[in-house]
Amino acid sequence: MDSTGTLFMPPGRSTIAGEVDTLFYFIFYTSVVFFAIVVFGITFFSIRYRRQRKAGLTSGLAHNTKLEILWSVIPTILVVIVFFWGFKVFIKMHVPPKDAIEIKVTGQKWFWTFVYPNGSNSLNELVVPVGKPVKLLMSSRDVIHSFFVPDFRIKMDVLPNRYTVTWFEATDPGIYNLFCTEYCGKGHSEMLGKVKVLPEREYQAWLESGSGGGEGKTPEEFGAELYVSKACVTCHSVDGTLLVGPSFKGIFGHVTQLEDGEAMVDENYLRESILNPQAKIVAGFEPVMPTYQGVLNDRQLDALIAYIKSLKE
Ligand code: HEC
Ligand SMILES: [Cu+2]
Repeated sequence: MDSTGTLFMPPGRSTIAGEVDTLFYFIFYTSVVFFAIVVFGITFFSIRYRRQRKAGLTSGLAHNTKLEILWSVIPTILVVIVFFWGFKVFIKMHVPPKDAIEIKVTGQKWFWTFVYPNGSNSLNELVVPVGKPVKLLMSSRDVIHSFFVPDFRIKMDVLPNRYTVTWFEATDPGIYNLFCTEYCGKGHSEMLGKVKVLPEREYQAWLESGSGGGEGKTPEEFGAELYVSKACVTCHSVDGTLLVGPSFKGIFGHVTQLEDGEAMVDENYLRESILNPQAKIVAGFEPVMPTYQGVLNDRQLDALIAYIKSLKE
């Protein structure tokens, strides 16, 4: 397997990457060769047969059967090769092996949620074991997104109201970039994730810890970590800057203006805002915050609330 990468591609880190690259380079170099032949031909003929004097008109040559058969048959053969070869790899990429681990992927503005077979979940970071096929069952909560991991050579649209499927088997432990490649609104460029490939034992340990984390940290430190890892950071600042949502800076203990009335920002208000964001809408903002019901456990909620409380003016 190619592990250094080239001008065109990052190093391949999945079992399918080699096959995708071979096909890509076949198409690429075939095109380069024909491009050179065509450009050379045009240049050569336009110089060789340019009009030199009044009498030097070109002959009335209209066609040449041999040549025409040649330039129809050769491209046809190439297209047929690329079709069958591409179809074979395409099918392989789209039919997950039976023993694949199934992970549910949800795309929404503007982050990814992953739910694992044991029910634990993670946001923006997909954690998988090395050397095991992983099937991704994907859907969107709002608009079309697209799941793209360049190092694995996989890319698949993620649609609302239906499932799409892709799979991969990672060949090397490491952390790889995950992009959304379908323009999905003003936070699209922030919709960045990671795929973390772990050795099997570490993956199991990670799963069992319930992806809760936070051991040995104060609630505020754990909350600060969750603020980033649970994607609050894409819509809320902590320094007063207005993003898609209000800043967390100094909100605790103050009265917030709602679309209808006002509310005191205390622990219960924060909890409700996170679990049931549509219940009370802050004046001047769109009701676009996703619910974190079932995504955050109680310890994580407490930590986030402690963190927001610590952000004094
Ligand atoms: C997709 C963008 C988005 C994400 C992600 C998001 N929020 Fe929000 N949030 C909003 C918007 C917009 C509002 C204001 C409208 C409303 O009240 O629903 C809001 C409101 C709030 C409020 C009420 C703020 C106030 O001033 O009264 C709290 C608290 C809050 N969010 C916490 C969180 C936490 C904690 C997270 C991460 C676990 C999070 N949000 C993730 C968009 C988001
Ligand atoms: Cu997106």
